[in-house]
Amino acid sequence: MQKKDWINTTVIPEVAPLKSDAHALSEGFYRYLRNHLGHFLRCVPFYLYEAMAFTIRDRIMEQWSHTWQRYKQPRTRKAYYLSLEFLIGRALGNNLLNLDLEKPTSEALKVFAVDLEDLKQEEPDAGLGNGGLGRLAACFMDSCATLQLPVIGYGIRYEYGMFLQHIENGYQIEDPDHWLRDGNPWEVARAEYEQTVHFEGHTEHFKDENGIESVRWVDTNDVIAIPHDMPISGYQNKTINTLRLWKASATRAFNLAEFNAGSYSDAVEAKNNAEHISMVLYPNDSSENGKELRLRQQYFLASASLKDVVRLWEETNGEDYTEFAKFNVFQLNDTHPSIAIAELMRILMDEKHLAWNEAWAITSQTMAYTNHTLLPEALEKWSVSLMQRLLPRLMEIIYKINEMFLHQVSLKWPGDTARQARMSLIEESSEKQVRMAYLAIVGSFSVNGVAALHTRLLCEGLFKDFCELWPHKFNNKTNGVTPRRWLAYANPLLRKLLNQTIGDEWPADLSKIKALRDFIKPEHKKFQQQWAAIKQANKQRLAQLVKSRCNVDFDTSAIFDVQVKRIHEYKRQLLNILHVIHLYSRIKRGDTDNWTPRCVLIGGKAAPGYHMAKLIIKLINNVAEIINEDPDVGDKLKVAFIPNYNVSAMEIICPGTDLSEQISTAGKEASGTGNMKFMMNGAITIGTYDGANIEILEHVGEENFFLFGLKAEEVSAAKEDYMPQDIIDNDPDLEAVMALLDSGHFNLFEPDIFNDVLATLRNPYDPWLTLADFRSYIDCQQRVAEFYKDRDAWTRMSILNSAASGYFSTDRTIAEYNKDIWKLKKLS
Ligand code: 26Q
Repeated sequence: MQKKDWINTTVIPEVAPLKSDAHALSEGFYRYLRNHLGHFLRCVPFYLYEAMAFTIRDRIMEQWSHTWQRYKQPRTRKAYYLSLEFLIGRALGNNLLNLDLEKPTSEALKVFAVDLEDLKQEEPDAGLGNGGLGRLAACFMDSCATLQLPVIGYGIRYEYGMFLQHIENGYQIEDPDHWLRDGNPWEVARAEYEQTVHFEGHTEHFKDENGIESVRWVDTNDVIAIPHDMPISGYQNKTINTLRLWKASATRAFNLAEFNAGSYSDAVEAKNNAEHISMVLYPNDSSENGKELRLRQQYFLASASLKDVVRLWEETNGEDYTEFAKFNVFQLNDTHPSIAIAELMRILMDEKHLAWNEAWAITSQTMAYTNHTLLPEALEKWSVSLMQRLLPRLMEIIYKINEMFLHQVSLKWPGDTARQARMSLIEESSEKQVRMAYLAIVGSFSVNGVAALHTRLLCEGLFKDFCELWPHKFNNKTNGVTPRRWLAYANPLLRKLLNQTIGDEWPADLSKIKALRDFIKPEHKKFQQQWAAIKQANKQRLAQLVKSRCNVDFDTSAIFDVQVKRIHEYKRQLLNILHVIHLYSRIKRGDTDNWTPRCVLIGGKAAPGYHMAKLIIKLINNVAEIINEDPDVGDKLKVAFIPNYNVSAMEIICPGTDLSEQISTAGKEASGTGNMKFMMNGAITIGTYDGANIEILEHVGEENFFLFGLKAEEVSAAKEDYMPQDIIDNDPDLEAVMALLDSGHFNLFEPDIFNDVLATLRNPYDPWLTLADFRSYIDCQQRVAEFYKDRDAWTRMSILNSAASGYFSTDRTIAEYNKDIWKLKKLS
């Protein structure tokens, strides 16, 4: 595309806005199906979905261009959310809700005897994320649009999203997720705004015509970044924000040279190499160290996005950067895009000819960093040698940043060389490494954790030295979830009841939901019955899903006990399964007086290279098979592992859950956000004193939360003399559970396969202290079972959980980011 051929359209004809009644929508739908897609009503259902998506997109477009024009006005401060992951899920249903088009759309389809619900299922999930961090980015985008804040999301348009999981013989099998195979009706490619990203080559230091020391980065291999924009609709407010996703493509120049040299296959190979950058999302939710392609992805995102912002800036301000920091702020979603700090320095110095101090003042007042982990092993590091080869100019800049920084440290703590070594951006190991979190802290004006405990522990632990140096930089922003997708959309029955009971303002102002508290009084018996009936209907819907995906029968009168999240040892799915085995053992012993029937659902993906996580999946499946087949067990206990847990599955799962399992080792889960989705939908949490669980407990009151286990400080202390075998020997229930596992009861024809699991449980150095919390967990589950028998009391507790969930809306989270960090003006 030739950028020089811009044409100004000066005459804009009067165009009436599109109508959005059922008739207009059915016309639009039919035109798309027939004239655009070339199909008639006898066609595969995907085309019906596509035609409706285009019809809705037309309505979005009008508002989108208006929002975009507004954001482009001079002196409009904007924020940019830089993230390697945006776990969006499906868009159609969410857009219909936000545009208030659900009713006319479903009516429009009735004319064709098509059911809107069926058609929604045709949309593949946009699974451009691993888990919490990616989904948080998606919820944030939703809240920014709803709060009418000028925030642009920048990410990568992965051709393949998070792998699809299926189970074979109890084991996880990964299948590629080619979500773009049939096209994506929601995206708009904007080839005219492509950017060039440099890699490799070398640097040349020289004096420019004014005798000023300058640097050129030359002989680079370049990749083109092509933006693909996705609309992010605000809730019934005519605001459409933008998520700009970059696709990698080979440069024409590079290809041409190869073609002219007659080397067709080399040219195609170069094209392939370039396009690999945006080919696939890395499926690890803790850092997989050292993969060159991952560093390429990070720099590709950072460089293309910064250049795009610089282009927008120069459209109105020319090359004057004095006020750049006043009007722009970047939020770095973990360290993944933190190379942006060095890249902004490079652009300002090498391309815009600012001096170091000017460039540093701008950069360090423009960048803000969010940390999402407490696990020291998950902190990103990149080897200096890889950086020098791939990004030679950026490595020089990082060294210089470090030099200036360590000088500052030495002034504050003279002679404390140990501290200098500890705080250095470069780890002086045998293979030198760049500590990306330290780069992010040094280069940012704000550093935040994602829950109160997490932020406190960061300052006491991982980032202690930095908190002492710059206490003012550190702040907390407790996570949230969007109540539009996770309550209004996922739970339409409850939405209706809420609207009737507390009015319809809660989706845009979840603090209103506290009005529910009143409805636990005896005079609101009818409301409580309706609440219980809705939970029952949602359990029915979940039971159908479990039947179709797992072929397990869940009886809706049982307690629905659910743990869905990435499979990780610190999240302790093992503790959950030990409890399941304990219940099974009680049933087999006949210890079933006053039994509360229970259906346990577990789901989540394991990183493909994480052996223990994959073995845990196999164990869950084997245990489920034995229990579900056993006639002695019957309906007392059912266990299912739901394959391919994703955003769309959670939309069915969280409204149908009674008990939300949030059982991480205290001090390990930064926040958790699934816990909030469950709470909003009236599930009760069984959880440790960890992450945002603590704040959930504080909001709902401890009498409405099932708390168990060691606290973070106690975990550290318990590690000193943790002796799991002693714990087993002193607890007959645990002894019985371990005996079943040891005997191979769940792997009779697969000898020894669970030995590694058994060894970690018995390991005195088990970092997750699973057995230390066994007794407390089992006892707590017993209290849950007792309590569930009083269904009216349970319903009141359920209501109180929803009523206390107002704080956990991302609208509150984003309002705090804006007040403390972004300082944007709301625009309408
Ligand atoms: C890094 C380098 C190379 C490859 C992969 C990665 C990588 C990718 C994803 C590292 C980490 C992640 C994701 C982390 C994550 O999801 N963390 C979760 O973030 C949530 C939102 O703040 C919290 O609620 C969770 O507690 C936290 O675990």
